[in-house]
Amino acid sequence: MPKRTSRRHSWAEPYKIKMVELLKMTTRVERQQAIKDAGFNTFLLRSEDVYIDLLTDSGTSAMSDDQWAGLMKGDEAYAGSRNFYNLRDFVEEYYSYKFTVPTHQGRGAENLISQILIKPGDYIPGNMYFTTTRLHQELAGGTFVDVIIDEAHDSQDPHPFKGDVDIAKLDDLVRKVGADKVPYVCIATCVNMAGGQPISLGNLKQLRQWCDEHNVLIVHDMTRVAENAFFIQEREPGYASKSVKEIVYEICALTDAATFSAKKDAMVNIGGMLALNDPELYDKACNLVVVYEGLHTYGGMAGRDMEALAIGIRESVQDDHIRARVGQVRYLGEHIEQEGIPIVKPIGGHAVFLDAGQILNHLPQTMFPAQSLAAALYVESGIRSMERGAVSAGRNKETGENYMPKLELVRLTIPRRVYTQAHMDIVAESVAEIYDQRHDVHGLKFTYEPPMLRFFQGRFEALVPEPATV
Ligand code: PM9
Repeated sequence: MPKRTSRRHSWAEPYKIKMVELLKMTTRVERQQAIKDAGFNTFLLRSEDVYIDLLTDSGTSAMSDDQWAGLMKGDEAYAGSRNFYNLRDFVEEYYSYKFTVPTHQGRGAENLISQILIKPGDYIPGNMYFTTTRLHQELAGGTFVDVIIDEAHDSQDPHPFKGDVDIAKLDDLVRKVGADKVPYVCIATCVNMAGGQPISLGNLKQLRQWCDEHNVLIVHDMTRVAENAFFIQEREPGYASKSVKEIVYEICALTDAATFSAKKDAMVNIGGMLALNDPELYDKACNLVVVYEGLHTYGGMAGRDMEALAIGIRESVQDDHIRARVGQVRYLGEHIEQEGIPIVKPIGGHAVFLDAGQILNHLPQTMFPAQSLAAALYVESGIRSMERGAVSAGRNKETGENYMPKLELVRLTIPRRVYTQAHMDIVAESVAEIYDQRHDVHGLKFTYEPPMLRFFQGRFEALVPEPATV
C-alpha cells in the first residue's frame, strides 16, 4: 500500500486572540477629504481614518501576554535597572554581542555608531541605502555607496538572496578611495528597500574575509534578522535542519556591531539598541548615549519596555512564529500576483511591494507614481500603505538632484500577529480594484518638501491633466 500523504499543507497562526481593537469604517467621500487634508501623504493621515493599516511593521505588532506581563516587572530605577541586565544577557545569548547600549529606537543607535566610526570624507558601503541609516552617515560627514548585487535593483529578478553584497563593487571602491577611508561596511539583514530581501550566509562569510583582509568592520542593521534567518533555513544549502535561533546567532557572530530597531522583529512598540563586541567602542558609545538618549543602562527606554523587548527577542526566533509571519506575507503576495499585478519578486519577509513604476507606467517618475498609488489605494479602500520610491530616496547631498531609484514601489507592510487571513483577502481584492482603475490615477507634485527624510512630512497636490483644447 502506498503511504498516504498528509492532506494538511496550510500554515496557521501559532497563537490565539485574547483582546481586539475595533476598527472604524469610513466612506469614500470621507477618505477623499482625509487624503487631501494629509497632502496626499499617508504618513499624515490620522490612524482612526484608516481601516487596515499597512503603513509599517514598525512598533505596530501585537505583544504576547508574556510581554504584557513583562511590563509589570519594570524596574524604573534611573540607574542599573534589572531589566537592562536581563536584556543584555538575552542579547548575548541570542545575538552574540557582548555589550548592549539601549536607545529610543533604531535611528538613535545609527546616530551613535555613525558619530563614533565615521570621519568627514569617509565612505560607507552598504547593501542598499536605508533612509535614516544613510542620513546619519551623511550627517557624520560620510558618503553612502551602494554595493548590493545588481539583481536587487530589478523587481522581477528571482534571485533567492537579493540582499547579497557584490564583493567586486567593494574592491572597486577601495581601489578608488583606499581602505583607510572605509571605516565599516553596513549590512542589513532582509534588506528593506529592496523588498525585504535576504543576504545569504555564504555571502556574509565572504564579506567577513574581505573585511578582515582590508581591516574594515562590519556593522549589521539587524532590524529584521529573524526573517532573514528564515529564508536561509528555507533556501541556503546546508541550513534546512538548523533552527532560526541558531541561524540568527551565526549571522550576528560574523559581524562586529549592530544597530537594532526593536520595533520590528522583536515586537515591541518602542525601543532599539546598539550592540557591540569591542570594549573601546562600547566606552565611546556610553559617553555619547548620555548626550542623546539617557544613561547607558536605559538609553531611551523605560525598564518595562526593556523587559518586553527581552521576551520579544526570545519569541521572534521561534520557528513556528517566523513561518507563520512570513507565510502571511507570502499569502498576500501570491493572492495579488494571481491577479496579474506586478510585485517585487521573490516575495519578501515583512511586506509585499507593488511595482508602482510598472502599474502606473503612464506617469513619469518625476510625478511620483508610488506616492500617487498609495494615496489612490487609501481612497479606494481605507488601506494605508507607504511609498518606497523617488520620494523616499530624496536628493543627492552634493548636487541637490533628486535620486531616481530603479525601484518605484508601494509597500504593503504586515504588522506581526495583528491581522487575519480575511484582512489579507480584502487587501488583495482592494489592490486588484485600484489596478483596474490605474489609468485614472494622476501624478503628484510637492507643495512642501522638508530638507531631510522628506517622505515623512512632505505634502503634495494632484496633477490633474489640462482639459483638451479643440
Ligand atoms: N524602518 C519602516 O517602516 C520605520 C519608518 S521608515 C524610516 O520600515 C531599518 C532597516 C529600518 C528602520 C525603520 C530603521 C530605523 C533602521 N533600519 O524607525 O528608528 O527598517 O526604529 O529604525 C521603518 P527606527
